[in-house]
Amino acid sequence: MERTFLAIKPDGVQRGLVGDIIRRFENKGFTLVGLKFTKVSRELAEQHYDVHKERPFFGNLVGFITSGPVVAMVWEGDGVVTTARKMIGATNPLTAELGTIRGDFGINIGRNLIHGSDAIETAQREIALWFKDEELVGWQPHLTPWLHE
Ligand code: DAT
Ligand code: MG
Repeated sequence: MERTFLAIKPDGVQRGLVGDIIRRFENKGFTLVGLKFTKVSRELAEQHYDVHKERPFFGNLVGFITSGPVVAMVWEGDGVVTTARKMIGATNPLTAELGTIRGDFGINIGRNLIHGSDAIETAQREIALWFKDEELVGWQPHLTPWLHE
């Protein structure tokens, strides 16, 4: 079953949006299989954003993600990687469509509330970086027959 890694960033936590953001993925029909409230170490932040290490905003990005607690999550479901990215919206909240998390709640690219894996391979890498195998819980929601034909 396809899985993705999502993280509510420190701005989403500070602004009290954790419940709203989680509810969107629950309502959509995806299944939560991992959840962790954690303060990110510099080492983990640098590994997580490794692809951006040459970018001018890398220092700010690492500083921001380590500035307060985050909610790290793994969600499961058909097409969850691509659909979660659609639900999150464009990188810049100012141009993100209304109805997306970033479009509804943000106005600045450096405060865009949530991270989501951009591809299946990225998701596998990020899940392994943030979670131990035994921290992930495979389960069969009772709602399954009402979500799948
Ligand atoms: P996304 O989070 O939509 O996958 P990304 O992977 O291109 O976006 O960039 C990672 C994060 O870096 C992004 O969520 C916010 C920050 N960022 C990206 N581009 C930026 C820019 N031009 N200026 C400042 N921060 C930026
Ligand atoms: Mg990205």
